[in-house]
Amino acid sequence: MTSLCTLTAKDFKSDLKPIWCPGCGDFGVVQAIYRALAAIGRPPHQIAFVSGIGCSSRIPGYTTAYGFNSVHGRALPIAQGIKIANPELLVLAAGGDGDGFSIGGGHVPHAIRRNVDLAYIVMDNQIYGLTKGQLSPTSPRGLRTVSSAFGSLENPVNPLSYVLAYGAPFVAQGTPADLPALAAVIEQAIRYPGFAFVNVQSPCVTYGEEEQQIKAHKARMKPLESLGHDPSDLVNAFRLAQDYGTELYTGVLYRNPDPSPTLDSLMRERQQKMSEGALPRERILELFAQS
Ligand SMILES: Cc1ncc(C[n+]2csc(CCOP(=O)(O)OP(=O)(O)O)c2C)c(N)n1
Ligand code: SF4
Ligand SMILES: [Mg+2]
Repeated sequence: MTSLCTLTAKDFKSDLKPIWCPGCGDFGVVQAIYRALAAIGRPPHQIAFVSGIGCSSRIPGYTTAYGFNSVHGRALPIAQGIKIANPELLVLAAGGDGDGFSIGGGHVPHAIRRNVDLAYIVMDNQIYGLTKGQLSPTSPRGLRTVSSAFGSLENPVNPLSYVLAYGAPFVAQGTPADLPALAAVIEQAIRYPGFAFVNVQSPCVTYGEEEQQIKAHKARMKPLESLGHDPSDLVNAFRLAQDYGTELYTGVLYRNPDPSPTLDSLMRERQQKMSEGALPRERILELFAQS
């Protein structure tokens, strides 16, 4: 059974001290998650928080929820399994741009088409932070890194278009440069009944570019609400998503007003139906003994 109680952001902060570089954007993301979870009001023991591997994937350990810092690129399959096995849990998945759109990229469409009820938060810093600054799938063309001294020759993946194209029913973007707005979109993503995606432009202060730092985000960010964007307008959401890499839109890009049923709810219904028509255990044993 689920229960709601009065909780504060502090209730979700674990005793583990983050080992992120001072100034890393992920500090802001975890703060926003504490605030969002406090607003939701589910106690930590009713929350499962799954991540892959990367600097950003350390995040579940800094919360008091049940955490699983799992395998690179595998946050989503594990999170889906947890939700299906125990639909009463509030399930969060998180990780980096590499985790979600490189090695784990093949899992994203399937999580979306199944529409498992979970919130997926990607800390998009356009770099592989943990392994010391190689190109990631969202690195801009031309970016020079330790592994690309002459600049990247590849176009980046656009996470917003990617998830919209596969039919994600909730798509948002945020930055720790606006913590209240980031907490608000994460809260909305958690409350959304289905697969909800939040792309967080989370600066890597050690390997990231100047224009991807908090100060630059503050100057660049454009709240979608102030642009008059209607989040139920899918066509406009696609149009705005094309600006990924040039514009920093924040807020809800798309919210399907008529979401399809979630896989976890459909499976629960089917299990219920099948158990209604099932023979009692004693009768099965009798038939087995007779045969
Ligand atoms: C199967 C596997 N392949 C590669 C790695 C090495 N590795 C660990 S984290 C990482 C990339 C991290 O980048 P990202 O997911 O963007 O997270 P960030 O550190 O930037 O937050 C890689 C390549 C691994 N741990 N496991
Ligand atoms: S390397 Fe980058 S992403 Fe990793 S902790 Fe440091 S600032 Fe954050
Ligand atoms: Mg990264």
